[in-house]
Amino acid sequence: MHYDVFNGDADGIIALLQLRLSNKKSNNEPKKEPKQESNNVEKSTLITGVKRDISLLKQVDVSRATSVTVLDISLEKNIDALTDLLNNNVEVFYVDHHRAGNVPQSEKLTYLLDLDANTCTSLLVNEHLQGEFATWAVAAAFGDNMQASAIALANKLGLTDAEQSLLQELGIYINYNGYGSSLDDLHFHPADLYQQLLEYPNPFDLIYQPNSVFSQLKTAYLADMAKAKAAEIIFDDNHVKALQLADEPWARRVSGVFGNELANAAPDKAHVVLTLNSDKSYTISLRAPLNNKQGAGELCAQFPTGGGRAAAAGINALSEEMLGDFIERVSKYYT
Ligand SMILES: [Mn+2]
Repeated sequence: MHYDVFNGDADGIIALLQLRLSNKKSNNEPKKEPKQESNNVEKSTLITGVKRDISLLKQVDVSRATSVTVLDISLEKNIDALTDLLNNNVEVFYVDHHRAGNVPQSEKLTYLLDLDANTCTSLLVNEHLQGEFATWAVAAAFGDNMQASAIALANKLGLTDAEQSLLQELGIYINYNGYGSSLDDLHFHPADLYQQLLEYPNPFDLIYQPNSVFSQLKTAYLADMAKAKAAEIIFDDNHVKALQLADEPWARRVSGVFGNELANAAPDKAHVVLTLNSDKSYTISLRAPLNNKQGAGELCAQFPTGGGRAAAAGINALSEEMLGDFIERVSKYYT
C-alpha cells in the first residue's frame, strides 16, 4: 500500500498533483526513465488535512505501508513517525521546505529538502520533474506567497502578465481553501480538491471552465475577504500591524490569505492576524515583512503551539495573557 501524505494548502496539493500527473503521463509513454517513487502510487491512500494540521505522518498505518510520499510538512515535526516507518523498511520520498531538524540516515529515505525562504515544495517537485508541470508550480508558488519566485518561473515559461495574474488567483484560492481550524470550516476537503484538480494537466483549462472549482473558490474567497476588510486594528506601529477577526468560519478561512494581502500592501511591516478561539485563546498568523523575510518561525516557536517558517508562521492557541508579550516581541524583533 502506498500513502500520499501532503499539506492541505496549495503548495502541498500541487506538489502531489505534479507527481501524479507525471505518473499518469509516463504510464501512457512507458519508455520513460524510472521515477524515484515506487510504481504502486496509482492506488494510493491520501492523508491530508487543514493547512495547520502538520502532524500527518503518524496517520500512516505502518503495518500496511510499503511506500510513502511526504510533501510540504516539517520533517522535524514528523520525525517520530518517519523513524518508525524507516525502521519498518518502508520506502519514504520526502519533499519539503519547512524546519527539517536532524534528517535520519537511511537507505529507505530519499529526500529533497531546501529551507531557502524563496522556495516551496511545489518548486522543488518542479525541479525534480524538470519542469513537466511548471505552470502548476507557478500557481503553487503564488499560493505560498512567493511572488518573486513565481514570477521568475512564469517569465521563464513565457507567460503573459494576464496569465500570471490568473495563476496567482488560482494559487491564492487553493491556498485559501486550506485554512480553517477543522475540516468543517473548509469549502472542499483538500483530498477532494486534489482529486478534482487531477483532471487538469493544464491549469488554464480549469480557470477558463465555467462553474469549475476555480470559480466556486473565487466567489467564496471574495465574499470572505470583503468581511475581513472590516477587521479591527488592535496594534499598529512602524514595524508591526495586528488585526483581529471574529470567531467565525469565514474568519478562520481567510486569516492566512488576508495576512498575505496585508504583507503585499505594506512590505516593510510585519503583520499579525488574530482570530479568537472558542476557549478565549487566539489563533495567530504572523507574516514577516516581505522585505525582511526572517524570524517569524522563531518568534512563534517561543510560545506553546507555535511554529512555522522564517517568512510565515503561526500559533494555534496563544493565551490572552501572552498576547501583549507576543506583539511586543514581534515589534522589537523587526525594529
Ligand atoms: Mn509550502
